[in-house]
Amino acid sequence: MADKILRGALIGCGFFAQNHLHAWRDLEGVEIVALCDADAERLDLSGKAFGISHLYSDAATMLAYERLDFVDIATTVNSHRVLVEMAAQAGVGVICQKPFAASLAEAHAMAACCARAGVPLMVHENFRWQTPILALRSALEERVIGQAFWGRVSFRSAYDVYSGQPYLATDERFIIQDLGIHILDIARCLFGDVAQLSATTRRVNPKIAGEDVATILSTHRNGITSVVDCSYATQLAQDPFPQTLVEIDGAEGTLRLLPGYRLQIHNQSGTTTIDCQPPLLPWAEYPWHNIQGSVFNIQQHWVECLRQGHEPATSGRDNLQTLALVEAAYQSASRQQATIAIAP
Ligand code: NAD
Ligand code: 89V
Repeated sequence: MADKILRGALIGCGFFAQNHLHAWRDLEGVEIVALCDADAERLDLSGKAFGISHLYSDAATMLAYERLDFVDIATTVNSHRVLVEMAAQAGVGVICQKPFAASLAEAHAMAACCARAGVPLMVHENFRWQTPILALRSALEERVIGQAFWGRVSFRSAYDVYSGQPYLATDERFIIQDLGIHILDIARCLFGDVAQLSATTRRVNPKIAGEDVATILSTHRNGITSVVDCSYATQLAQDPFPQTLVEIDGAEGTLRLLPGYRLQIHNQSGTTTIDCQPPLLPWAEYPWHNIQGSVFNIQQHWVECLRQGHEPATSGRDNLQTLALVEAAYQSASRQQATIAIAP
């Protein structure tokens, strides 16, 4: 794998897959040689837009005919298990969009199937690859605020996500499973794995099926306390979508990721503000450019991992811990905010 051009195929040519395809096209040393979608119109549109002529309506046929190093699964959650296991059995590496699985038990089975087949598996959990989150991670690693003891990771907006992703309005589980999963993953990546949590949820928008507000209080294994709060019912004077805002208190100072991608560092040396504006890739558009940049970053990471035989940061194994938090948050919310222990 060291030098050759990696051959990938993308399954699911919908709303978000367009970002994957743009990023793959920009990356060196990798080519998407085939596309698959059950919807003929979407398949055809993506094939034309990205100049890919090997088009399939079904993944089994594609895996039988194409010589691939990996598949990139960008379908919605209910199809993930079949597709992940099919790819593993065909002996090709797997990238799978979040949420990896509809339940933790299913996720364990899928990760085990890839491990048995000896194929690398990465969950496309891109939020921790956003430019401002990478800057926060560096600041923590450099210990500019000493030992962190408390954090808040917050995503509050009233942006209309339903028009781009209509299933979000009808799914029984909404904000924790779709968005909270990203914010919990950021909390894990900043503060480490979680020992226990409790959560509340509510639905403010009467036109949707699931919850659109969630607040999750966690104790991390290293003793850090964090609050993850998400809302799609918060009408602000300036909607920050899709920015994640972060507050971290440390023994020697504070970090604040503020609206406008500004990272404020306050410590004994004074107060400085760093501009963490993500790059605007040629195909990106406001306000999505931060997420689009993170798609490029995670896919670049996959290429590096595949070439060097390293486990991706958001491997299937790693993502089981994030999914455990999602399940625990729903469990806690359904049991009057009971504290739920997370298995190591
Ligand atoms: P979508 O419905 O727009 O697209 C999914 C596509 O997959 C459709 O075109 C559908 O025909 C196709 N498909 C479904 N099952 C298939 C199968 N078995 N074989 C072939 N094609 C199949 O969905 P979307 O909004 O693009 O979301 C896709 C996934 O991406 C979801 O899991 C969502 O949570 C995730 N997502 C992630 C981010 C992020 O920042 N990481 C952002 C948006 C969406
Ligand atoms: O990740 C997602 O599926 C998206 C968004 C980034 C908007 O939350 O719903």
